[in-house]
Amino acid sequence: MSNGVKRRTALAGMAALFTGACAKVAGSDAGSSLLSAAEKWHLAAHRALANRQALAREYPRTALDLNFPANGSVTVDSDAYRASQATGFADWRLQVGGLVETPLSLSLENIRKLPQRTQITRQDCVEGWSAIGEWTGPQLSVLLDAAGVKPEANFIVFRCADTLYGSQYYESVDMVDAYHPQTIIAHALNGQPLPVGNGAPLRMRIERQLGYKHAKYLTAIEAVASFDDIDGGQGGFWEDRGYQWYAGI
Ligand SMILES: Nc1nc2c(c(=O)[nH]1)N[C@H]1C(S)=C(S)[C@@H](COP(=O)(O)O)O[C@H]1N2
Ligand SMILES: [Mo]
Repeated sequence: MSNGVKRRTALAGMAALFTGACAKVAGSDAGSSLLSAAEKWHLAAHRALANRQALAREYPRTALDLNFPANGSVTVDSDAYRASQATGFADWRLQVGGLVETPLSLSLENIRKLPQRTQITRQDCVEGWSAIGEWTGPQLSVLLDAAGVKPEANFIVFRCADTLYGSQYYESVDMVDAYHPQTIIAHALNGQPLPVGNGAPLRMRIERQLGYKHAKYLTAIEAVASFDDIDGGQGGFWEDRGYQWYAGI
């Protein structure tokens, strides 16, 4: 499916989100403006979307935290994971499925051969710390375009190998963040293969949102229409426990 269709879907979502605010803006200058309320509404929706597409700040290498902290799950407590780790994750597969034309199953080698993006960004955790790291990997948009996301998909869900307090960790984003240029599937931190503590062998980087959105130990990417029927229905492990689904920074 085309990016144009995805952007229209995203715009429709933004429009729904901003109806209240826009109605107010339009109402406040009623009669005094050359723009119709509908035109203002579109302009406001466009501005909100453009704001969501803005890049997160990127830092120079001198700003790197060479001992990047590990938080939440710091490994996956399973024999399968330990066996995979022992082979350098040679058998790890990332599945791309759900509402796509062509499901994919990718090895680390497949992922390393795609066009890569490297970015130095700051991760902010709700627990009150932040750290700057250099992340490398392909953009999620490349995988989504390769799989062909169907028009009825509204969200991308990230499945993880680890369990925390007895539940599988998972996360999700809308199409604006899924197609954001800094949304990458990282296999390297500070120029080295991703350490186990930071989500080896693959983890998401969702740079415009808080740390808990950046799913570690990534096993699958799923295009879905809604997450009502996934676990607690709130779109993520921490969201099911009361955190905001949209954790924009
Ligand atoms: N699979 C998985 N992903 C996760 C977590 C987790 O526990 N499991 N913790 C989240 C939280 S709260 C933060 S702040 C970051 C921590 O990433 P780091 O360990 O690389 O610092 O990962 C996020 N992604
Ligand atoms: Mo966090």
